[in-house]
Amino acid sequence: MSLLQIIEYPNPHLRERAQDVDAARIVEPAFQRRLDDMFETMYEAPGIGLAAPQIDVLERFLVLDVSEDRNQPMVFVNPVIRERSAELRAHQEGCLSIPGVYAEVTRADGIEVEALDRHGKPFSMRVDGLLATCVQHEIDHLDGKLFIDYLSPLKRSMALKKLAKLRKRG
Ligand code: GNR
Ligand code: NI
Repeated sequence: MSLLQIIEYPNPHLRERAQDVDAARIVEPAFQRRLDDMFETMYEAPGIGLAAPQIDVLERFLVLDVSEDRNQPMVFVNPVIRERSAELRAHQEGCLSIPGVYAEVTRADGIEVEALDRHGKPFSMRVDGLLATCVQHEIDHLDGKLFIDYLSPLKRSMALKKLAKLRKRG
């Protein structure tokens, strides 16, 4: 396995719409290896999720693990959100592509998501809480969207100043 480089804001590749994965490719060794490398990279970061565009692969898949013990890896290929609850939930978010910056984002509290698993098998699940926040954050990456896009202009500008400051300090 190997650690992958995570691209950071304002890399324009983070703003593109990623392409569907051809389902037949999922079982191929190269794709499986890439998933393993993404998990290794996510656990090492450490992060609770990682979407393919963050490793500069413009395809619609992501890995995540929101468990405390870091032993519940999940894979979503070509995910689609089928339903969102009317109920909202605010959560402090961060992003490995905008390191060191955190801000509260309000999203649907629960969602129903459909995707292919790491064997190419379709599944559908209802998720809520932190997992729902994370799945929405990751699917946004597949659509070229970042959590700072949800902030007010003032808060976004504060977040970007913080990022610049952190980078200057190294
Ligand atoms: O590690 C991460 N933590 C996190 C916290 C709250 C909401 C979303 C996330 S995802 C983030 C990793 C990441 O950047 N995924 O794209
Ligand atoms: Ni992110």
